[in-house]
Amino acid sequence: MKENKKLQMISFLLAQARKLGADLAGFASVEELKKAPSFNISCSIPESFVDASNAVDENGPVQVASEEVRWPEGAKTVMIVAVHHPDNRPEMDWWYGWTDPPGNKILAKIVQSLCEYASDLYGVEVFHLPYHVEKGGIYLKDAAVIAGLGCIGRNNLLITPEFGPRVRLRAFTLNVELPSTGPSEFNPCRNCEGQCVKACPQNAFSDNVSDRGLRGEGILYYGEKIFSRAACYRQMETDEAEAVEEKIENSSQTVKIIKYCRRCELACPLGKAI
Ligand code: B12
Repeated sequence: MKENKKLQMISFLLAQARKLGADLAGFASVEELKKAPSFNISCSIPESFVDASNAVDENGPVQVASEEVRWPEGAKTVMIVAVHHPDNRPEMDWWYGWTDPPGNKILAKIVQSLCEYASDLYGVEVFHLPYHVEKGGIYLKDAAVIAGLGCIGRNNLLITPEFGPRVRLRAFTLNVELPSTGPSEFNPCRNCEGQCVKACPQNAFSDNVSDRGLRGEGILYYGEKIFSRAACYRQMETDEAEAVEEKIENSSQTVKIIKYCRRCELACPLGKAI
């Protein structure tokens, strides 16, 4: 594809993403992504830990075998979109039985339309990436950082200047080399007292996890940050156990609604509603 056409496509897809309801969007080069932390560290996560027996998606339980990314053939660039999940719309994040959250459905629709535009108008080969890595997805936070949407905060989440961590992500690949739209210099956690760290009911970000024995539990060290996946999974299991049958809006049916913990996200002062 000629350079001019590439530039035209970049601006068209970014504008279209906004029109379709995305709040942020950008591009990340696959070559750069292959060097990003998640794409390298994930292979060394203890096997026992990868086997998340509670993993589910819209079709039911997911068989988790490996977290190594399998790139679609010919993929050169990732387009990533983010949708704001405000504090006052918690249901965007809820799992209704096996049905994936409404927020994810919005994202999937946006990405599907963008895939069709890229393919129909520009003749580009695209691949709509699923949510789970073990189902052919990629590590979305790293992609968002390289695309310039924000940085990884102390809560191990993508922090954006506009919404803090209150965003959800989805992406697709293109078989055309496009320049990454980031990363940025944004680093809001530097002077923050770390409400997110204190908010975690399982101490997932605690310094006390330096106990070597816990490494086998999937504790990730990156830079000065610490995140215990095991601790976070424990909370998710608690959330699943505590889910109760509730009536669905505009229907007489009831379903078990899982409301996964977001304390580290909602404690962040960035993007918090006044
Ligand atoms: C598996 C998974 C989980 C698992 C394991 C989490 C984990 N972090 O390991 C569980 C179920 C515990 C979980 C929990 C949560 N998750 Co989750 N999860 C995922 C999933 C599917 C893959 C994440 C993963 O395995 N990463 C790989 C591991 C190895 O790395 P990591 O812990 O993420 O840390 C890496 C990055 O921080 C990166 N990094 C660190 N510093 C830097 C600096 C630079 C420059 C770069 C490039 C990268 C980078 O390197 C680290 C590894 O070394 C993604 C969707 C996706 N396909 O990406 C959603 C995702 C990450 N989860 C998300 C959310 C919101 C949550 C929860 C708040 C629960 C909820 N209510 O949804 C909690 C928060 C946990 C936390 N604070 O990290 C969002 C994050 C949105 C955001 N603003 O960042 C995602 C992107 C899904 C989405 N719908 O958009 N999750």
